[in-house]
Amino acid sequence: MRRRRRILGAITAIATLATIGMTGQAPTAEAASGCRTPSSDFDADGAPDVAVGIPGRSGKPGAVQVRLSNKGKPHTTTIAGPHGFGTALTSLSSYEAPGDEALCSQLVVGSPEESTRTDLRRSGVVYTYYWSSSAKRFALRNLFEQPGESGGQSGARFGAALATEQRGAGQVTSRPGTLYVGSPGRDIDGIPDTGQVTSCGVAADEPPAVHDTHITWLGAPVTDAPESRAALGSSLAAAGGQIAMGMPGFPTRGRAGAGAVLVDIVGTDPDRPGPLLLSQDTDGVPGTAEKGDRFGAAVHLVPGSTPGTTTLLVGSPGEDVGSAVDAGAVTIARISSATADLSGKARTVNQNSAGMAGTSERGDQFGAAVSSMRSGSRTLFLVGAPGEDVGKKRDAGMVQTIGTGKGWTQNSKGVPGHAETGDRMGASLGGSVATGATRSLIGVPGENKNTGGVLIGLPIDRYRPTFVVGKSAGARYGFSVGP
Ligand SMILES: [Ca+2]
Ligand SMILES: [Ca+2]
Ligand SMILES: [Ca+2]
Ligand SMILES: [Ca+2]
Repeated sequence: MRRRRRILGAITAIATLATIGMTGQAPTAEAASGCRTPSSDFDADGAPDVAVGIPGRSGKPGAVQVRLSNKGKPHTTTIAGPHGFGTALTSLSSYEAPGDEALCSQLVVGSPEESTRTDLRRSGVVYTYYWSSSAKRFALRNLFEQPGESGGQSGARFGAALATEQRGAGQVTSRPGTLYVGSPGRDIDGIPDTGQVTSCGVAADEPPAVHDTHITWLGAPVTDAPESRAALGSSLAAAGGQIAMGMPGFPTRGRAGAGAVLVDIVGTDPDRPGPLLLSQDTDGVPGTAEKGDRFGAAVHLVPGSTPGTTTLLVGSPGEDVGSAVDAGAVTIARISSATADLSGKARTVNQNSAGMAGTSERGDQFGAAVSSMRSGSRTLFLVGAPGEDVGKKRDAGMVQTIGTGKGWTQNSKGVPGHAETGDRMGASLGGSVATGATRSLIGVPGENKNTGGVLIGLPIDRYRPTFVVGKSAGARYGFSVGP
């Protein structure tokens, strides 16, 4: 498909609402002020914390559990919500000036199955919380639905995916972040499930979604028209000044569900280059766009491994490898930081590739989740294959690192728990080299009759992982993990 370098259709909605005055503290004259703790450190004690989404199965209530390091005395707190609450998680800074420190690592929760309006269903809601160290709990800062003139829409599922640029250890941020929210079920011009992504500048003194809100949808000039069932905003990742937006239903070459990814530069500069439309039909990307590949079902960005570029990982869990239907593949592409162009040739790996553990088999769904972690001075790329069978245990799942020949199931040495039918280990992955989190987070949402579990860390670099299991059958603890 021809690359078209023009700006996507975008509207700007600017509203003036009363400010909510978060802290009331007078600014102090400090040089180089800003947020100094990593994004993943909600309680600002210097150690990363773990958030686990528990959205619930079959209409069960949702929740988010946060496991705070709390100065060496771990403290676990749970926020309850309706069904679907916790489908997506991220951390966001609204820091603008000294006094805004409580807003450095806000917890953002997507709740795509609910609506605050009685005339809508499954329109979706997003919540922001900040940690109150005095009250020892997360305090609700805000909740909001799809902003803009058209507002919420039944079935849009606003909040099904979330992303913001994260702050690692040793980094300082002194400007509010941009929050990206996916609505994969949004209809555009009556065309079903085109999908949409909304970016919100979340300032310290204003609710989200009222200030500089930009809405990106699929259509001219990137494509001739909104594409039915493209599901833009199914997956999101932000890092290195870029935002990757998965649309796994996009009909590349007219093939339903072949999938594609949009890559744009973070921010609202109207002069920025148009987004890159990346698919298996793009020059320099291996493979062929085929029906049901679901290229873009998962995306992840890793900043700075090569100067001036960001590495983009794209999962295609529906890719067939030879005769192995839905064995899955992952594409690794370098994206130019300045222009969001493809830099050099991309490569694609599957379980049959050199340097990969396992064998490509029917239904592995390799690439259903992608992530990264630091191991010493190395960056490791992680891939989840939740449909991997372990012996006779179907869909027990597996996680593996690219190019190392290593992979882990729950039967692997040093991994707690047991590989069982339907565990789906690796269906979600959290942590990244950009977040400051030192351990990968691996969701096992099918553990123990969909009670779910999360594996914290992998048995590498002599680390001994821990396995946390949820409390309630059908709750799907670990459906999402983050930040
Ligand atoms: Ca902490
Ligand atoms: Ca393909
Ligand atoms: Ca396999
Ligand atoms: Ca298990």
